Amino acid sequence: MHEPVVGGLRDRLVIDSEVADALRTGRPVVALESTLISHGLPYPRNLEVAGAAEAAVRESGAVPATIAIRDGRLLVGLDAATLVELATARGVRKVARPTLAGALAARVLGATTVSATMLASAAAGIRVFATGGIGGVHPGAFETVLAPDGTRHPPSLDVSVDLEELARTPVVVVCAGPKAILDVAGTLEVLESRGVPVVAVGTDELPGFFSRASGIPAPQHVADLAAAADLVRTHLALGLGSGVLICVPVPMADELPRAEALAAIARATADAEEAGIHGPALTPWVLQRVAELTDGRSIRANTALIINDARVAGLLAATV
Ligand code: PSU
Ligand code: MN
Repeated sequence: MHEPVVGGLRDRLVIDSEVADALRTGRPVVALESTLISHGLPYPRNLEVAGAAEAAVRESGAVPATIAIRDGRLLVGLDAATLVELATARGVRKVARPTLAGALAARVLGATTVSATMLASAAAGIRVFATGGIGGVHPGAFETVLAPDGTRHPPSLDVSVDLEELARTPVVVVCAGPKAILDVAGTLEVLESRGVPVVAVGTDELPGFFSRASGIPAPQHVADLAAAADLVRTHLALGLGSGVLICVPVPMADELPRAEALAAIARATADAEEAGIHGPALTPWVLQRVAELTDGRSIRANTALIINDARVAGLLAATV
């Protein structure tokens, strides 16, 4: 028999005083992840987005808590200097559920992905978390891919641990849809199998991350944020244990036309395969390649959708 874990993750948290105060007094708090700062966007855009996402949460009447790792602790709410470090330092570690203990034990500076941010949020008592797009099923995860040179690549089985976390941690994640570089239909199937509600707000189509459309119907949809809040409250009250994925489309003015996004993603995915990029490096590599191929227009969309998600999450947090 194992001893019960006393404190567990909670013993590793360092909660910023404003965030702690808000949690104590029942004010809304929104968690924000840090991998999109260190690995998802180039400097200085990443730093601008980090600040703008926090500001958007505040404008919605909630307190932002950006999450990262340092000195063996999970920081919940970051100061300006740490945000700058995450945005500029080389070799910031990308930390997810499987690499959490390693990063804490090695006392490195780490950026949290969706899975690690959900874990920290749940431990801190934060119910709502905003990100850009979740990880999911990568193309070729389940099927053999035939490369142009005739090489047969067996199924990679590369499925983001974000999906596992959504299945087992009761935190509401607001995003602009699964990242479009993924097998989106496959991602939805895994989320359904693992019992995760996926809910589009204000549209019956699943938002397509860089673009508003994905061509895939949303598994569930609600008319507005009030209805989304109702669904989320009900889900959390049932105690099913899983999270909820709330999907809101990128603002129209900043979206990447779907055809342009699809072409760039197809090319970037093929380039990644050719360059032999696999594992945790794959998502950042493909996002950066898509940015090059679209002359930075994907970054404009990515920026806008992150800030919009933060704004929506702030509104949702007030009623969840
Ligand atoms: N959303 C973005 N950009 C990103 C990410 C999300 O707009 O870079 C990050 C998130 O931290 C997510 C991670 O958890 O990408 C997924 O990585 P992987 O596919 O290796 O699980
Ligand atoms: Mn992966």
